[in-house]
Amino acid sequence: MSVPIDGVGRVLVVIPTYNEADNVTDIVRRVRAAAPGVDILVADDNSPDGTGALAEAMAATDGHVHVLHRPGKAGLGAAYLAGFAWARGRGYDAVVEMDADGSHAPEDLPTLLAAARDADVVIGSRWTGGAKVVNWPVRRLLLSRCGNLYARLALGVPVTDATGGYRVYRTAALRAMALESVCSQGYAFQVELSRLAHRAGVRIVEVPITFAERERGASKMSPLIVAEALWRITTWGLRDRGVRRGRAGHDRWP
Ligand SMILES: Nc1nc2c(ncn2[C@@H]2O[C@H](COP(=O)(O)OP(=O)(O)OP(=O)(O)O)[C@@H](O)[C@H]2O)c(=O)[nH]1
Ligand SMILES: [Mg+2]
Repeated sequence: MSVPIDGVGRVLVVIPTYNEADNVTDIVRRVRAAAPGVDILVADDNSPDGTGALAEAMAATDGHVHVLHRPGKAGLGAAYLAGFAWARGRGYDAVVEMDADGSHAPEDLPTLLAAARDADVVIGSRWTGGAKVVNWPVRRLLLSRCGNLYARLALGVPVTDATGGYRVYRTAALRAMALESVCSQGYAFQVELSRLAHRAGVRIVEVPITFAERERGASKMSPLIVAEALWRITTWGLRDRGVRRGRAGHDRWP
């Protein structure tokens, strides 16, 4: 049903959801308005608040909207991997990652897709010139800035927003990125994919976005998600250094 986007091809926007009943209808409508040619896949982990049924109602009347019902909460990373596999199986040329809570403005999507004409991976960055972060408390700003600094220093990933989750991936790039090794869940998932893209040598570009704090629904962020990111970045960093020094390395998480 999707209409090919000039220079990019058929695009699927994957929106992972868990208890986003207050947001899912609005975000799908906004994506449809901002980029009428793209398809949308809501990847819902059997949300108890009925998000999946709301998405299903939209899918029933709009051929651009699809729903992937997953059995239970298994984390953002697992939902995205399932969405990527769904896209690959249906011949999409590019996949977009977007949160359901409105932090990633669908109105920025045409800019990201335009950048994808000359890139394999486009990262919507909160920390590059021209970007804006609206209504975020200081502790979240600090966490993001420090997390990104640490990711850049530990992994050498040449991006300003390695933890950001508003992205376009060409499916050819995803194929080159050895996704079968991925097993992180929260922010670590975005860092892990940044690292794999860099290691695969694909073209990464960043474009500035306006990122706004969620207005409705509850955050799924937790100290555990931060701890996972810290632990995994440290381990990848040490492993990458070992590999650079010529010791045997392997890409699979132990
Ligand atoms: N399918 C699925 N989606 C999830 C899961 N955890 C989070 N999400 C979705 O992933 C997106 C990002 O989650 P958020 O709770 O907004 O996390 P965040 O953006 O890091 O944190 P905030 O800034 O506090 O909003 C949202 O669309 C969530 O509904 C999960 O386990 N499964
Ligand atoms: Mg959010």
